[in-house]
Amino acid sequence: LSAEKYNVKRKNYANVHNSDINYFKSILGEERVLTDKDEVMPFNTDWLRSCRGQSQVVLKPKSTEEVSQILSYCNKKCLAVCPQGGNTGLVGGSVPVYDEIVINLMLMNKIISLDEISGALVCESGCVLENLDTYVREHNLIMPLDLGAKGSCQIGGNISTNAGGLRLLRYGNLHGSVLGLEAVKADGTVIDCLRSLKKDNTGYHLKHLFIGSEGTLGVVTKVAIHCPVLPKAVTLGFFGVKSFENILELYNSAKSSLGEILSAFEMADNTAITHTVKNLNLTNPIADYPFYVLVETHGSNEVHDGEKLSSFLEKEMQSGLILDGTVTSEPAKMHSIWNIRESIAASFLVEGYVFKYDVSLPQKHYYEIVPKLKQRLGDKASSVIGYGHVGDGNIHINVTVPQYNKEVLSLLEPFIFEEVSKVKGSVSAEHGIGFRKPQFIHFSKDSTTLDLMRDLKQLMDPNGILNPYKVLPDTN
Ligand code: FAD
Ligand code: 2HG
Ligand code: ZN
Repeated sequence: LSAEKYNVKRKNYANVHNSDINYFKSILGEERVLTDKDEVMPFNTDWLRSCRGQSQVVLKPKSTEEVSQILSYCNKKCLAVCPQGGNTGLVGGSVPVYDEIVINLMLMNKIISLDEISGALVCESGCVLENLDTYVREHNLIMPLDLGAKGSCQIGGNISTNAGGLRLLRYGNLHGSVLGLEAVKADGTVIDCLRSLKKDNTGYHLKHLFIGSEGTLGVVTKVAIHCPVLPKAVTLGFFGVKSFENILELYNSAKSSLGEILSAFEMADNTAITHTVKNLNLTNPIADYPFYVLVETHGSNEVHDGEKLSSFLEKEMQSGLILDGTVTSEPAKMHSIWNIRESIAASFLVEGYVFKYDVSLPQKHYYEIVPKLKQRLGDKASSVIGYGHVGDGNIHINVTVPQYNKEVLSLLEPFIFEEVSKVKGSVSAEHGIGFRKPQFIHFSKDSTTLDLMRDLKQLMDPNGILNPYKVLPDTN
């Protein structure tokens, strides 16, 4: 149980009574109020299977009005809630800690409109990212974000975590793509910022408060998001590289050779790729190399873009920055290369317990932490890997041990965060703070900034019912 593992005390919320369940049933009907232990269990357990809450109730609203009624009631009764999307979050934010009522948005999955001229998609927050992408592709558009969890994560969850992903480098982060949203405050008030305009400087830009606030300031119910045009030509390169320094040189070269068509620049070290391929029975299209780089282009001319990437490969094989590589525009081949990259996170779970860190660093310091950790942990860890969105300065460090182990934890934390803070990095690049990281947020935010965050929380959720124990550290 999360509460025991992390030694967190239950706050003074009301307990859920039969009368509360009856009220929820009166607004949602019997079927959308889950109370059966087995049915509730998956909503209490996170994707990593390392956080588990004790909720006895899951609610599945179908409309903003229902979310508003639920919150208004919970606020009056001082019942805590945990908003939940696809439950793919990696920092324990999406599951309850104690008996918070889960509000799962999965049934709010309607597409409301798509403006093919502006690219503005308006939909409910429970739409699954991949379904939205499939839909907008039929209209010559793509979603501005893509990530390994696309088949289960919801757009509301993506917005609430300000998810980054595989193409942030090209399409920017969600603060730029979200045109508007609708959210319900803790007291049930509906905040309607659901505009689809590119430009709208009419006072405070309140939508940004909900982007990345991880369900602590409101429940996002609808979103308007800008979708870029479907690229006519997509090309993917997968390269073997000798050293991390060479990856950085290659990145600079890719930016100048590929310019505006560069859509992703990802890296993974040898252990990340070789274990993933082995654990999941996949095929590595090239041989064994110390590092791997994945370079993708999105452009409008297949011949032209393919030539650009192939001549980049040729040039850098001659220079020695690339040891070997493959370039392809065939959808099946591109899919199998992306699949290796996107499966790294899941593949290490079969080896044991995985400690995950998701940090931003100045690129020149990006990989230093991995050899440092290997030395520090010695044979206490089965593997230490580094991979991620190197173009954005965001590395994922995964440390695998046969079983959860407090000694290893004490070697990792706060060490990693201290190292990150020494070079002015961020202790969470894209996954958020959730339940696992509040005690480390001060490595990235000073006390004045944290005070302002607390003031905002107090203003928007005075009873603290929205996703307690998450994001903000306890003051005592
Ligand atoms: P959940 O996990 O259900 O919730 C996440 C947080 O948002 C919780 O705090 C929850 O309370 C809150 N929340 C959810 N929905 C709402 C709502 N409607 N209103 C208010 N609060 C809400 N992240 C990246 O940034 N980049 C990646 O490349 C990436 N890759 C991933 C790959 C895999 C295989 C996995 C498992 C995860 C990955 N993630 C990545 C983590 C990422 O945060 C999530 O996958 C995604 O953004 C969360 O969406 P979700 O719907 O699953 O939200
Ligand atoms: C990715 O980029 C995800 O694959 C997951 O953000 C990273 O699990 C991780 O460490
Ligand atoms: Zn990532």
